[in-house]
Amino acid sequence: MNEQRAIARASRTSGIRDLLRQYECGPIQLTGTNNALYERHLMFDNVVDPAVVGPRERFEAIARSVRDILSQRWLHTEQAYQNHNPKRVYYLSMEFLIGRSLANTIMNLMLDQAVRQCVDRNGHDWLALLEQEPDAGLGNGGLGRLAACFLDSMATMQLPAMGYGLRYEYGIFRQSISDGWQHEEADHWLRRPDPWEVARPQEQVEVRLGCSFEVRSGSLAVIPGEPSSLLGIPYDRPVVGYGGRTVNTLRLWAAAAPEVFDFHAFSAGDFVGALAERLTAESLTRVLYPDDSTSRGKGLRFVQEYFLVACSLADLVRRFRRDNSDWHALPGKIAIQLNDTHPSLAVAELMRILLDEAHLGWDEAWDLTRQTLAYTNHTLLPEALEKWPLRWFEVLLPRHLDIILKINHHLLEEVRARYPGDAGRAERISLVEEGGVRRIRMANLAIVGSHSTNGVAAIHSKLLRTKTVKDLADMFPDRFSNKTNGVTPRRWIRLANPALADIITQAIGDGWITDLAEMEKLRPLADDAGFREAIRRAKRDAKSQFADWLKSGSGVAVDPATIFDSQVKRIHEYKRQLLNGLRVVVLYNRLRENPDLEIAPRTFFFAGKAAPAYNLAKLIIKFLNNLAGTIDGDPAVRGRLKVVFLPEYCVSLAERLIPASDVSNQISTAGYEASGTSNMKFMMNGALTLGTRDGATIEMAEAAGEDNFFLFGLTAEQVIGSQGWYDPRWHYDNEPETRAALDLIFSDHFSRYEPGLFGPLRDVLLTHGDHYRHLADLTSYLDADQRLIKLYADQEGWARKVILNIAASGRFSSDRTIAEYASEIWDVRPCPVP
Ligand code: 26Q
Repeated sequence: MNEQRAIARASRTSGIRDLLRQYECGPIQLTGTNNALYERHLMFDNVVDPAVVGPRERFEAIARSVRDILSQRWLHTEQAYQNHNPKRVYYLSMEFLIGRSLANTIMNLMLDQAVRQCVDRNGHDWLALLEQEPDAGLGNGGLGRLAACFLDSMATMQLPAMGYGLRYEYGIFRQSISDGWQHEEADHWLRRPDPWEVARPQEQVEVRLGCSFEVRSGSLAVIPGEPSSLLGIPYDRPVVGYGGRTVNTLRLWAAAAPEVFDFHAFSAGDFVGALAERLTAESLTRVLYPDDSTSRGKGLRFVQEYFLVACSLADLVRRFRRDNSDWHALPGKIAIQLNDTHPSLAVAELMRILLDEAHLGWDEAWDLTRQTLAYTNHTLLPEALEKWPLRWFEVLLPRHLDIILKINHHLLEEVRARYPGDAGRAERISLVEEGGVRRIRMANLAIVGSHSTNGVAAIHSKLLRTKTVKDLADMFPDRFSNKTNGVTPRRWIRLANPALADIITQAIGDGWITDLAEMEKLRPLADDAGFREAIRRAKRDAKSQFADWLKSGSGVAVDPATIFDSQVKRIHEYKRQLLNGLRVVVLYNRLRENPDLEIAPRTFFFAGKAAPAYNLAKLIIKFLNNLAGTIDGDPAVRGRLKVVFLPEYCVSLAERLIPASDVSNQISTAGYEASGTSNMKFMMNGALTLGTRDGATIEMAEAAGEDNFFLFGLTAEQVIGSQGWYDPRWHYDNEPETRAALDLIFSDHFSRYEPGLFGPLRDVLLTHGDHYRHLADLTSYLDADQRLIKLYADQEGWARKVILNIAASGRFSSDRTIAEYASEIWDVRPCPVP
């Protein structure tokens, strides 16, 4: 009774009555009384006097209080799934690029008002407190962030879903820039206790391997023929859906050595050796591999991939067996989505379980495996398609190799029956790539061993079908489909850009938060001068906020009155940060030549990491930094052009920069960017796009109308068609601005004290054929840029297009994407938690 009164009292002050009832955990008071959750955590977790604690302890205590509030819902969610036994989705991914969780979780629980009030009342600095949480950087970029957006959507849509990944102790490396060069530092994000994770050692699983490992002079050596096993310890993280009804789980596996102590080694006096074995096992999940678009020579990565698959399948099969007695129910109860080929060993592992543990016949096992698995492709770059040496399977996974070779035998029989005499086709379709080193083609395995293969944007799915894996698509046309990516509007609008979110809500209500198609209702408001002014004000404020943050954190001053023009993503030749750099050099040359030229003042932001072994990408970073330095030091352009390379691009930086950007650069060579997802985040946050006809940018322009987009450059067909005759030299010889820009770079204007530094860029652009068509697209990029600048001068016209873009962004919510996966691939339905 007392409790009920307390809830009623809390709800009167905070207006969150219904929600508090849901939590069913008594009076919610984060702070303010002696035994409030927050003080209890400070006192009993950290044993510190609340009067003298620092911000880190405060963050931990608040996060743990929030976790207390969601715990009961978390348990109820799993109970509802057990009671209803619905078909479940398992999303297997080597990456989940989560970022920070505190503010997002509070928002999804709809506790933001209440918590803010409490924190303010206590005089704490809320933003400083949020900064205490490290980004969970368990991913490289788009693929990992997509997985995180999907988890948010699945929980919000009340789908019975779970993510499976690895608990890397070190996430994506931290980038610092010194003297313009990228340096990498270890990201020890788990140095301090993570308040979100719950270790569940009682649910550990055992993973058997065909060989053993030892540490020899600091590196990992394989001992063939000596089977061993590892333990997978699950660490669960809550995934709160918007509204706080469903709380799903992201289960991350950490590797450990089995508890059996090596008495032999111990009695032989090798106590240290026996413990070293434990260290060896634990090192498996120590670090996330940076993506350098080639899998060659990464034995540890191969073991990581198997470890993820073995742990996750053992776990989900155990859950399935608990609730179902008949193996044939498997595809009716479970859908497993493979995020790229990284977990595609699941094909062989599920077959092994069904053959060796369930004792089913081959045909039955094969049918169940295929009906359960589905595969998403994220790249067309041939060098990025995973192929693992057959020898590694022999040593580590001999049973899986048997199974894969038998699958291949059946596959090739079918190919020969359908295409008699076509040896070339059989060779291309085969799961085994012959040659000096025989390799297993993981994409072929994933396509053959699943019922669904999808690309992540219309153009990507089409190129996948018609070029990259054409023979397989000819053979199994019904398995292929498109699922254009999306991003969660909760994190990427409501959390990252609250001012814009409020303006939208005032105009059309808050339905857009869970149904982004409602953004359409903004369309007529493009003609409303008051609304245009509100949108402009939100952008101005976001720019000022960003400028203040940048100045206070790094001392770099940018002028919010300039156009903020951004390109933020991994550094890769195909993404063409170099093309953007060339654009800046041309604009710089125009001002040098004609100092009185009237131009709209601009600030160009770059951010992104280069894979540590990708030397050319690192040189591009150095080039952009030198460009920034030279332009800064040139009085002729001061106040009109500025280039800023922001170090350590991560989810949190994206959340700050994207709302503050006027212009989004999406300028990959057409046909190379599978989809892109930052393109969508910029669009919903009111930036206009300068882009090529690539990935999902094509669909975004279609949705907004090409008039409201700044498209330029060769189409994918033209890029393909120009193979054989494209000559970058032609552009150098015939385009004065192109030539002047390149001459300036290669005259060491940007490398005065490092002569010849950018020679490799010359080689790439002029000597080695400019594979990514930088020079072919430079002039049309500049034309599009000019059109955009002209529009910017007309602030009303600009705001109109911004509104039409936001209004058309509804299709790019990850809720829409997940709805398509759910109905067209998984056949799963919501399972509401009472
Ligand atoms: C593979 C083997 C060994 C080590 C690392 C890797 C590896 C790791 C990460 C290979 C690739 C990745 C990541 C790829 C990625 O992020 N792709 C992007 O996926 C997005 C989501 O679909 C798309 O929007 C982007 O277009 C695509 O580039």
